[in-house]
Amino acid sequence: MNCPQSKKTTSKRTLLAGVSVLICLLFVENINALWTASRPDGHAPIGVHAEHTHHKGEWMFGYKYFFTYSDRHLDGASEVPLSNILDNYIMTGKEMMMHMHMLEVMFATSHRLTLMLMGDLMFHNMSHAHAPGYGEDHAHNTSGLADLRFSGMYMFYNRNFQRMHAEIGFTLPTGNIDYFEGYNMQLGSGTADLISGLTWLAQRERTSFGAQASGQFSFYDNKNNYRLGERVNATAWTGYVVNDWFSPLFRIDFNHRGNIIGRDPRLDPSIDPARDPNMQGGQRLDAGLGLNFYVRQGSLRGVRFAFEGLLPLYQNLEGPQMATSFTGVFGIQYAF
Ligand SMILES: [Cu+2]
Repeated sequence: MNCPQSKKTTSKRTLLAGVSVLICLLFVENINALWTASRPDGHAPIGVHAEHTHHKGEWMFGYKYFFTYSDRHLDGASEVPLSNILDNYIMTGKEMMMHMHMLEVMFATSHRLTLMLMGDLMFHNMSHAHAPGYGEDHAHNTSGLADLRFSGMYMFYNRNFQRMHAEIGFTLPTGNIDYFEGYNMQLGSGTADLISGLTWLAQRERTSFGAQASGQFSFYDNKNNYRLGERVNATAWTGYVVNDWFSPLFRIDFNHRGNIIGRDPRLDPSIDPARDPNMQGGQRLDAGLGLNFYVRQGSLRGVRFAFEGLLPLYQNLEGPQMATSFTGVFGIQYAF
């Protein structure tokens, strides 16, 4: 009987076969090793900006609509009833809706460098509650062009189904900052700010992952004697490819805003906490669900549609300050 020997040979053969299959897989991974945007999760959830680059010579035009709704106040992490705020102030915001219509243009000058221009029209609707004896509740609207953003995204890693790029750019103070209803009603920062970001993207056959850290920083006082505090964002997401035209995506988003430095002398902080420069900062952690659609045929071939809804999991605000209750995003993008 030579049973033990044949068993040994069999297991050796199995091992060899296994190793060659692994080597083959590695080889296959290597020839297809580049990350690709040509799938529905090839763009991040639509609420994320500057998260992809383009092929050399490619243009992209996009429209994004952001809706943010606020209807409560937080001081730290705890909710403050309106009546408590009106014990100490003459008025305060009761409900706030922000509508942002954003146009983005991207152009890749090389496979490494993509330039981007973003401009948005903002509409803020705010209703105010007054303390007893200080007049009727009323509403305000502010609207107009916000700050224009110019940036360049440089891809420095593109291997093993992964990509990384850095963004650097600036904003121009095109948004009006002369509203008297509070810092949160202004349409811009009033300063030319530095914007920067770092993005990592990775793909598997049916799943994808991404992470981005970004910031916006003001370095000098605007014409109204203040500057916005630092704005820092960190987000991470994962997507699943259901088929070649649809991906749901899940995202976690952390947002930090520093308080305002300096003070607009025309805004009296004793009237409304929204006019207090020390009640503008805070942190928020959101969870988001996104739906990405990528049209693959017909006359709309190549067009992307996307939706995202975000709900806060945790907020800690310098307050009392109006807290975000919901963010909704819709977007449409086309590259050629
Ligand atoms: Cu693009």
